[in-house]
Amino acid sequence: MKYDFKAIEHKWQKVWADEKTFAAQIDHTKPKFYALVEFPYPSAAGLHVGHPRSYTALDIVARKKRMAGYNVLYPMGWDAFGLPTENYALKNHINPEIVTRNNVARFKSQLQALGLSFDWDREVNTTDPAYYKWTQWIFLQLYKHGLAYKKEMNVNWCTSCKVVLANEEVVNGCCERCGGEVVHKVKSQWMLKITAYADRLIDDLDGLDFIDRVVTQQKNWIGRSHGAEVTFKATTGDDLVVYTTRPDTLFGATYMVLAPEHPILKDWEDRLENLAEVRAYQEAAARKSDFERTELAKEKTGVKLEGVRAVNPVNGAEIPIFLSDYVLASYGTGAIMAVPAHDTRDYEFAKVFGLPIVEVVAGGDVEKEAYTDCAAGVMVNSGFLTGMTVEEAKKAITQWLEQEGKGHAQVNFKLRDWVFSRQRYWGEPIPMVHCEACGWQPLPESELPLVLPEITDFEPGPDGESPLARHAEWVNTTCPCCGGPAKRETDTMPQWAGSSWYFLRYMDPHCDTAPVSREAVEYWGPVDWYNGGMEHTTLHLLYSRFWHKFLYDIGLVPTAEPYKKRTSHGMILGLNPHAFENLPAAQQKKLVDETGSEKAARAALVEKYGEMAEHPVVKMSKSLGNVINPDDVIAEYGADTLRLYEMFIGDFEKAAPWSTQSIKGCKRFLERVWGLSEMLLPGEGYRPELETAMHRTIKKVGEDIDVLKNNTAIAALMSLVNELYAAGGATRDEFADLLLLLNPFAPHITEELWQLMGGEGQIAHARWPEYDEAKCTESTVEVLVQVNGKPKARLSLPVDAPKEEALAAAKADPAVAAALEGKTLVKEIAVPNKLINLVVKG
Ligand code: ANZ
Ligand code: ZN
Repeated sequence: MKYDFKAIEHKWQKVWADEKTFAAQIDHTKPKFYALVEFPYPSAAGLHVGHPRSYTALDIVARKKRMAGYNVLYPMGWDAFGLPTENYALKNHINPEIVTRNNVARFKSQLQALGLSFDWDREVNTTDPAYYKWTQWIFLQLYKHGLAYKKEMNVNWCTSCKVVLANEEVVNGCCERCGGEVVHKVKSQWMLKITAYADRLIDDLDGLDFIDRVVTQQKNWIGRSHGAEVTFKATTGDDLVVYTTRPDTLFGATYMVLAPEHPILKDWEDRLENLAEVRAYQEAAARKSDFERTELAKEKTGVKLEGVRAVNPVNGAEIPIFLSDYVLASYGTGAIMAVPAHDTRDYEFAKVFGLPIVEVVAGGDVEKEAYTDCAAGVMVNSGFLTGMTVEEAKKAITQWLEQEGKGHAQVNFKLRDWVFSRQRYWGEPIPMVHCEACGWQPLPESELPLVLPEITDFEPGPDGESPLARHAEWVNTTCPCCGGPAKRETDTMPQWAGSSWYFLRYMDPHCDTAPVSREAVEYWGPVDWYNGGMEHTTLHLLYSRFWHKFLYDIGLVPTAEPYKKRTSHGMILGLNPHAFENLPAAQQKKLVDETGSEKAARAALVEKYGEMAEHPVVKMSKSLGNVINPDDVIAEYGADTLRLYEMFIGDFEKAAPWSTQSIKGCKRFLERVWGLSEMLLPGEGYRPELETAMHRTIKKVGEDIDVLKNNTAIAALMSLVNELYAAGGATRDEFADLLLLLNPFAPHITEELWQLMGGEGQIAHARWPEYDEAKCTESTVEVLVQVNGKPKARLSLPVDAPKEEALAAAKADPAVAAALEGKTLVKEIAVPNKLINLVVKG
């Protein structure tokens, strides 16, 4: 019989759906396991081959856990609000709801074609009013607990999307989504006070099983630093407070720098002798992004304030004050004490403006550059701190500042509050109402969901107002407090909102009294294993951990953290058709002939296609025509082969290029498994010669799945299949256990073969095989004995036999002894467990 993967996959996908094979129910008799993958944004492009890498990896974990007796929840849904859909709708004059519905249908059928063991009864969609009712409810709770507030903000404004962006959506001064220019603009925004959770968001990472780089990213983003606030007096009598992580270097502070937006500048207008210059500098700085301003490589600029100076509190020295855009208004106090000898930016600035550089930590050469890596240094030129280590000096100066009332220890965070308003249509309406008399009022919970009205004009207003602002019939309402006329908030929530709690909804998707019932979250929560892309390990994780902590504080969920374990997969890359390596041989040759050398040929490609031509492996992109569509792969090779291949492609956490050659290898492997079903041998149990291989493979595959080493698990299965072929076929028990081990990777073919061999029920419900540790290692190995490199004998020796023992056994072998007869032994080479070579002369 032929391996007809199309018919088999279609058949089993239908059986699983009809019989609800993977539906999860609360069952207190079993341990639970909640496996989660990031739900996709249903884009118009459909599924990408990157999606199945994550989904298949945790599908394998989920399937194995089920077989090992766990009650497994493995759900899927749609993160469907957001700009691309809205932009598509705008361009094509369709309602985003319809666009979303079509995209979801396509994604769903593509996912089902992969044979993933999702519980489709728990599907959620962030754009469904029954879902976003609870997103809005959570917002109201945040508001009621003082964690949502409205603020006039200097916000990031994407000039192309015409939308306010959160800091985290600005990458290198450009819009994360469209790459457009980002400028500053003042707007009144809803903000979430994530900073109130900054300490807990760092400290609680300690108890979690997150991969290291994710922990590092979370910590860096929150950016907790320990230092001091120090008060300098200005010659005007005003206090100027700075934040420094290096109070120990106070004796080396030779000037001060204020952010161009520093509020004290307003008070000093009358005193400043160069006010016009100051104003011009302020205006120029306002046009730059924070990224441009703090870029290290950039030439330092600034203006010295004429008419006002400051006094260093530790030695009474009068020092100049500058404005410079390398100091940000939004961090610390917006003012710094500059220590050019030990800070690179201050050093560069001091060089431009010819300011004194005073060394206070010995060990570097401050004539040449700032000495910054000085944590182990000793203080010099520093009054009572001289002779102390940096660590001692930090303590001593902080104590001194506190005694003198000139400063105190201070902790600072990079993390800012979360800008939660978007001036767009396709998002959750913010359930707030503004009344002239009562101010901002929350909508009563009984009025949730506040449904997005159906409109046809999605274009944002010229000043960036939400399109909803044009719809008076929706905007005008009554005040929930006084009953007078009032207006609804017309901003919507960012896409991050719906994804900040979706993992809770899966536990109880139809609950209509709360986001999730206590019973469900107590049983299923927290998520045992969460996998997703590295691109979401900063913000999405941070936001969802924040919301979860808040829900914990108000008693909705029983744990402070949502996810016990977090892993991330590497991207699947494509071949760059313009790279020299990837050109067909004939074309390579032609190009080399034309240009004179391979080097020149490469240079010509870079000339033609840009620097990218130097990289043989790149992100898949439409413009390069190297995008692989999972539908095509499934049609040609089948879902089982695609799954197997995506797991075999390389180390899970690393990026890997797509290779058509190795996908064919995976298909051949499945064909060999199919072929084994026609080589069943009489007899039960494992044959003695297969015993070690069977036990060892069971152990290896199980352990590898648990640490996402699916590539080596598959390799182990491949060698088991080779051994079975070499042994003339498989007994029923050998074959059954092979199918069980292979099932998480290739669920369709294994269901079919299980059924054909008369296995009980679906293999998805069968028990994961067990191994006996004692039987995992071979007790003897075959060692080849050579004399002068020529094979003479094969000996069966105990594993790891000592060298002397192995040599003695070799020499005792009759054939070897005959070859040694009358010769002088000059060298004995022994490769443990493999080979003995005896070199003789004469
Ligand atoms: C004096 C000093 C001496 C500093 C020295 C560093 C090295 P983190 O770790 O990021 O918290 N700083 C403070 N506020 C700033 C602002 N608003 N804009 C730009 N820079 C600012 O860094 C804190 C350090 O960054 C502070 O410590 C301050 O420079 C600078 F050898 O003070 B330091
Ligand atoms: Zn009112």
